[in-house]
Amino acid sequence: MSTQQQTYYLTTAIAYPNGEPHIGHAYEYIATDAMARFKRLDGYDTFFLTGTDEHGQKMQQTAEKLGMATADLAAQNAAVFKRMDDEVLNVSYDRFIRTTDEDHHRSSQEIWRRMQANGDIYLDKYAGWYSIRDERFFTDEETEVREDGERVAIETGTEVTWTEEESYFFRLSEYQDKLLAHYKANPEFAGPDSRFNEVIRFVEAGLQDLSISRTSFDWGITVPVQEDSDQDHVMYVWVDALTNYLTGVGFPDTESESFGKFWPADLHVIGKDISRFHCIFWPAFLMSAGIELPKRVMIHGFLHNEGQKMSKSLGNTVGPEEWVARYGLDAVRFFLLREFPFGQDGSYSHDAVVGRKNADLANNLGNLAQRSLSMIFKNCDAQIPHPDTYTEADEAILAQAEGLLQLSREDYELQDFHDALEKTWHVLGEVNAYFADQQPWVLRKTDETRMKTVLYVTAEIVRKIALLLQPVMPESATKLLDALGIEASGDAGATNASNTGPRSFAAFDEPLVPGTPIDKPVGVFPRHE
Ligand code: ME8
Repeated sequence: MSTQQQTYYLTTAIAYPNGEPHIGHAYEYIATDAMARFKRLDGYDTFFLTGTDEHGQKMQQTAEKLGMATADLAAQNAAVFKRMDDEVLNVSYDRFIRTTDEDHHRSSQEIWRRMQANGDIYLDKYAGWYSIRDERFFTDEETEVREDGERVAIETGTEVTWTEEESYFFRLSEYQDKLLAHYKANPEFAGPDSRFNEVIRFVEAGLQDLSISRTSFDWGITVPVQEDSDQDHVMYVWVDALTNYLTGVGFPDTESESFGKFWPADLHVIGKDISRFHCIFWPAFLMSAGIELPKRVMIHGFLHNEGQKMSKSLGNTVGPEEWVARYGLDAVRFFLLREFPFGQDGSYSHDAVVGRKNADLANNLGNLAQRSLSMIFKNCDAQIPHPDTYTEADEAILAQAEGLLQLSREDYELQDFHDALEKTWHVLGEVNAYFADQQPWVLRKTDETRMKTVLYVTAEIVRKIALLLQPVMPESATKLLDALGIEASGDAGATNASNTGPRSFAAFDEPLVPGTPIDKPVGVFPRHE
């Protein structure tokens, strides 16, 4: 085995900071954060990139409406997103990139030069429909005229405007076969399968060259080589936006330690509306520029309010901050990852969140931990008890918990957080049944040795489960591990002052040490009244 530590590089999409972050953004950050924490705890040298996508017409237009300088709007809202990561969601990113960062300029210009050197960029004229909301071009057939006379993109429902301007084009049409071959050779390149298949079908239908520069506005990165044009071109915002993933780890300095260590990215986490940009344009740009492709793009679904799409006009947008204040951060994080599979759309409602918080957290996990630890505190001199010989029931339940690390690894590899939690709660259900069956409170009077064994087994399983729950609920899991008297270890990124710190998965097979003192336990998962 190599002695070099394995690395893992993962990213979120970078958000348009033309407004406030919403719960859909929070959903993506929380999931990616859970993934990053899982990998760190599992011993990987991890780099987690997130940030803001600040160029483009949408930003310029919003700033004009607000009577602000575009750079000021970008700075102001980028700070709001960053504060949400830092102070509200406990997102353990390693770099918060802004596409207005100086190094990103150099990086975007370098990828452009490389694509051009490869013969993939040519000057022409663009005539077609552009949606500023989506920052996307649409062909005539991809649009329709609404009843009110407004022309909109059929796929996204956003207004489009006729655009005619000189533009540089990228020879995307040349990449159809190469992309299809790559997909075939790498069936895990995108997930879930259903969304990957949509991408494949789209590519199979044929690709058109892509307009990749704009001349009608100037809020963007300047195109570096424009010998054939007397106009000022800025890059199409998506060219620079996608390139953030390279900048984040040191491109264009391909000799840098961080680039060598972390590129190609292991995982891009994105929402379903931007799958084509990530699964088609991005790998084509990289192939053209002679850069290795990311290993996987995970396409998550959209989060809806009680089945409805969120929108400002419907008045049903909820801010992440409000959610966290109402239910607590860890309950929100848990709900979002536990309630429905990451690749699918899902909805939330007050009742659904409270249901999960009370049934799964307060009852199944919180109660079991509190009851077993309280008994240990009261009846075992506040020390982890010595187990006696295990019965078949003890062995069986311990074996189930033992298997959870490997099962979780397999699920996390596919970003199937939902299934990992499903399996964990299945075991929790079994431990609860075991505890009820064994009746340690009766054993206290009849067979103290046996009582100690049952309490030990239960606490040991709570420990294993708490270890595995750290990526999803860092604060609560840490409190549980503290309550069990376990030393901190490992590195799971940002932790709050109240935490004694993360415990590495390397400790999964190191059972509780009998005799370890514990404090009087306090409930970790309160009921939502
Ligand atoms: O698309 N539920 O930025 P963005 C879940 N700047 N996810 C959602 C969502 C919802 N209701 N609404 C949006 C952009 N998202 C570009 C990305 S990447 C190089 C550039 C997701 O602020 C969306 O799918 O519109 C995307 O992954 C992320 O939030 C940022 O969206």
